[in-house]
Amino acid sequence: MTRQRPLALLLASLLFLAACSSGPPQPKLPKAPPQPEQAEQPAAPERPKQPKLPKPPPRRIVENSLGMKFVRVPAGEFMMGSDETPDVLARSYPQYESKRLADLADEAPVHPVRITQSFFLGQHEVTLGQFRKFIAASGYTPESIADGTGGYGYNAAYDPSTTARGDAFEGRDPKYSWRNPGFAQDDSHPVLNVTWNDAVAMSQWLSQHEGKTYRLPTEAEWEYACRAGTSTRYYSGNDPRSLLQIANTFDGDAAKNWPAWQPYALEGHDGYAFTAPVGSFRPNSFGLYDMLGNAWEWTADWHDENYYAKSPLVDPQGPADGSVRVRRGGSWHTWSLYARCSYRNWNSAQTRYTLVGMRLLRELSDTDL
Ligand SMILES: [Ca+2]
Ligand SMILES: [Ca+2]
Repeated sequence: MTRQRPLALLLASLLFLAACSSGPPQPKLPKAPPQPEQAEQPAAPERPKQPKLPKPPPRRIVENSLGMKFVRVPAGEFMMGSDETPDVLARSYPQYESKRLADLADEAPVHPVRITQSFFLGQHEVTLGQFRKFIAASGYTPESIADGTGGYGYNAAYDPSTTARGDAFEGRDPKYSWRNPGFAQDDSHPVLNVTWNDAVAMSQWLSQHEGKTYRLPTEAEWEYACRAGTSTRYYSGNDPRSLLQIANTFDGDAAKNWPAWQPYALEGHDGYAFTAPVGSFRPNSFGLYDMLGNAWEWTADWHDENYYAKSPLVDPQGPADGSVRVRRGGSWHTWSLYARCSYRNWNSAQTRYTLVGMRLLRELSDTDL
């Protein structure tokens, strides 16, 4: 018995010590608050969507470094030429000799033409002021001065009946040039006495100077732009007298200076016996002025009287070669029969004349699209 008690005591002591060594019960740590469920990374606030702006419409009119304005002409299709018979024409142009009416065969056949590229065309003929700026900036010498033979000019004392051809003007003479056609012009009038070569030189200089492509319009581009959706003789209709509203041609005032040609003059007055400031008349529906009248306009093409019968229907470029260049639209001295949209006339590339000027085309560049 005695030996058992100390053992029991020992066990009790050990249990006590063990109990004491464990220290006071640790306070229970509060449970960590439940972690909120990992929220998904909030998406970046959505930017308000930019409203889709419609693409700005292409610029309709551009102005170049010489202050020349160009109108955008859309691509499209038209019927080129005229096949009016001499009999039909005689009803509207009774004063013309039958040979004149029969002598228009190079306007036929009428044929469809597609112009596939939109282009900028001069809103106006190149003016005297613009040509003057070109000469000053480029140092170019126009042919009428470079070759020393001058241009043609009006001289009230000159009588057409004194020449074999009955030339309407005195020429050539060094006293006449782009600076002087023999009558008064200010800088807003169309430049005259410029050759086809002069027009090409101006186009090339502008192209180099501005990094754009300037050139003369093809004959097809010119007629397409002139008609501007119309199929009548003039963009004002079929009546020659409608020209008085849209063009400076050979009217009653001009006829006073050429009395022998009075029968061919338009009845009435357009207000100008010589050239008019460009843009003096109503434009066509493309917004182009003086496509008819004021100054003839050189085109890029060679002339071939049979070309229309074999012309490509898409972007025709004119004959591959030839001897004369086509000019279009008539002038301040042109009779109404020859101021029709389809009428074709021509001269050598060196011709300078009191009636002939130019209108330039600028091709669309990447920045215009
Ligand atoms: Ca006139
Ligand atoms: Ca013209």
